[in-house]
Amino acid sequence: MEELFSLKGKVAWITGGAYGIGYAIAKAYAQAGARIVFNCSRQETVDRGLASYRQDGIDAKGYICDVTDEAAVRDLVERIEKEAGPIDILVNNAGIIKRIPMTEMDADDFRRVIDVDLTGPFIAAKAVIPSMIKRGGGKIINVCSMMSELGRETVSAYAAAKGGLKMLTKNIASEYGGYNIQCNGIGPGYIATEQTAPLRETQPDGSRHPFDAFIVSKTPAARWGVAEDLAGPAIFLASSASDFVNGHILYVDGGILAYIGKQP
Ligand code: NAP
Ligand code: GCO
Repeated sequence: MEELFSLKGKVAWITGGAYGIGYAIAKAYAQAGARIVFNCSRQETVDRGLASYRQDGIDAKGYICDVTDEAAVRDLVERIEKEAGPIDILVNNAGIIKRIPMTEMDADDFRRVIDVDLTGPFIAAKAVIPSMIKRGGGKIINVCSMMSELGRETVSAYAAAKGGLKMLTKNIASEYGGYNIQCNGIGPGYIATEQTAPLRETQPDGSRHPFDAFIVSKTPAARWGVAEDLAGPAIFLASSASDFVNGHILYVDGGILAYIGKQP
């Protein structure tokens, strides 16, 4: 059983793996035996990530690289292969969100979200697939979202990108499954991280943010998720336990997508 879920000797590249969901996945992978490499677009975030890994006793390598820059990603993959070894597992975790009502959103803001959240995973996957094919296989895990399935006010670009990422996942599985590459999505529900902090902020009158109460009522588990809730499912999708699972989106949402919501 231990062998089925082991990542011993594997190299795992987690984009944006400095904190939050990416960090929790990377930490779990390290505990399962993988060597961790990650990248962020800014030096301060890389340094923050490196400090956390050091504190947790994990020997991770961190690099600056914007996932939307195809040439830089190609160079980064070459560098990772030299410094850590060929990449066995890619987790496309780096992402951004801009919460702006659609009719007030500039096309440039829309394009940037699509670029980071959808084109970035395409660029990173494209950069690792040839070497995975040569070595007989690999695992690609795309961090999707509730917004891969659902819409809501203010998140048009994010929903379009994460919906697209779900379909990119299925297409990579379709196109490269024959090379023993499994590409699956992991779809976090509402997770208490910095990205969602504005949705949980206490109101000026001291009351709970209405969105916070709304999410708890919409989640059968009756709580926000924590980044560590993603650890087990992410290990499953990176390990040989999932070798015949391909093009699947594993939602880790405390049941949100199963539930119509509480009757008012
Ligand atoms: P986050 O705040 O979204 O963290 C993003 C990470 O990505 C940071 O390390 C950031 O570093 C990096 N990043 C952003 N743009 C980048 C770029 N262009 N190139 C390279 N790295 C970049 O953290 P999170 O909340 O843990 O979210 C992680 C992922 O899960 C995202 O894809 C998010 O959409 C998804 N997700 C989150 C939730 C949630 O409830 N929190 C739920 C579902 C899905 P830099 O700023 O230095 O670039
Ligand atoms: C929002 C949130 C979400 C979540 C997440 C849900 O504003 O609705 O930020 O989009 O972060 O992706 O799975």
